[in-house]
Amino acid sequence: MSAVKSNLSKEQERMLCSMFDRAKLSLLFKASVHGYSGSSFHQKCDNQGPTITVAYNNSGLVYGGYVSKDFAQTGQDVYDEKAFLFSLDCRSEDIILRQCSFYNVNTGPNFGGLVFLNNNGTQVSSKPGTFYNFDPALIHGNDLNLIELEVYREIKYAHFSELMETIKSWKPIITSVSKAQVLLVGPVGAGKSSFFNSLSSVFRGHVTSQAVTGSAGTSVTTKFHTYPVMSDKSRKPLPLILCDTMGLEGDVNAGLDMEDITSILQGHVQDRYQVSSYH
Ligand SMILES: Nc1nc2c(ncn2[C@@H]2O[C@H](COP(=O)(O)OP(=O)(O)OP(=O)(O)O)[C@@H](O)[C@H]2O)c(=O)[nH]1
Ligand SMILES: [Mg+2]
Repeated sequence: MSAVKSNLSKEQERMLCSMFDRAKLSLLFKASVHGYSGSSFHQKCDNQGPTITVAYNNSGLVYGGYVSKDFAQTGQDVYDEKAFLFSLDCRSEDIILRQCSFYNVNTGPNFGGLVFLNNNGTQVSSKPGTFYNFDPALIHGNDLNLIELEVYREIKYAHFSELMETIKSWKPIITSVSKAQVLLVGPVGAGKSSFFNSLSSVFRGHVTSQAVTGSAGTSVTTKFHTYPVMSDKSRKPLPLILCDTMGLEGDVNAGLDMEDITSILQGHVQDRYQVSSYH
């Protein structure tokens, strides 16, 4: 089946994402594809963590609700202090009502005052005052028919520079060892050499392709290779050395074998050593 596509424009997606801290959206459910029913919604969206429900109506309004806790059909109403309703046509200070909560029941997304897929159809039940106090004209333009309903999972971005700093400042527990050596082992074409190139590019701040990569019937890497990873312009090495190996091949006499791996782990194999099958 082809990938299910979002109805959000780039600008609408940007507006939604700006409501969260470093978030990205991943489409879980689309009513026109999966069905306008509570059960199809729960099949796709239960136990997915924070989600955002996005409704579209003929008035051209895009509105919905965010919950930071799981939909799980527990039968309970959930207090969620991060939950809110929104409408993209309103300025953010007007639309984020930041009250609680949602009903964890087997209906469509149920925010108390707003229930989507009501009676397993394209209708929305709108009762301001239940959990949320909102102006129906502002939220959905008093148009309670859905032309689409989508539910997205919120994906949090790890803070990239923080992750890089953690790696840069990492030190092995044993003080006599200054660097960790990471052995890259895997089948031919798994992406071992590319992994080193990617890591190196990220830390240097520009694209580098020091290790030869590519696709062939047998391993493109033909030598054991140890690569220090340099950090940015200062060319300061990271506390990591990546050890790239030839790919594992099906034929017992080809590629890297278990004896070679044992020798590498014991520290008996030097940089640029060519294993026997490549002589
Ligand atoms: N789509 C995709 N292709 C990748 C990825 N990583 C590597 N490749 C491609 O896969 C092919 C093999 O990548 P290499 O990095 O040479 O793989 P390798 O594990 O070093 O292979 P050998 O040295 O032959 O054992 C290349 O054409 C890469 O461009 C990836 O994450 N995604
Ligand atoms: Mg390789």
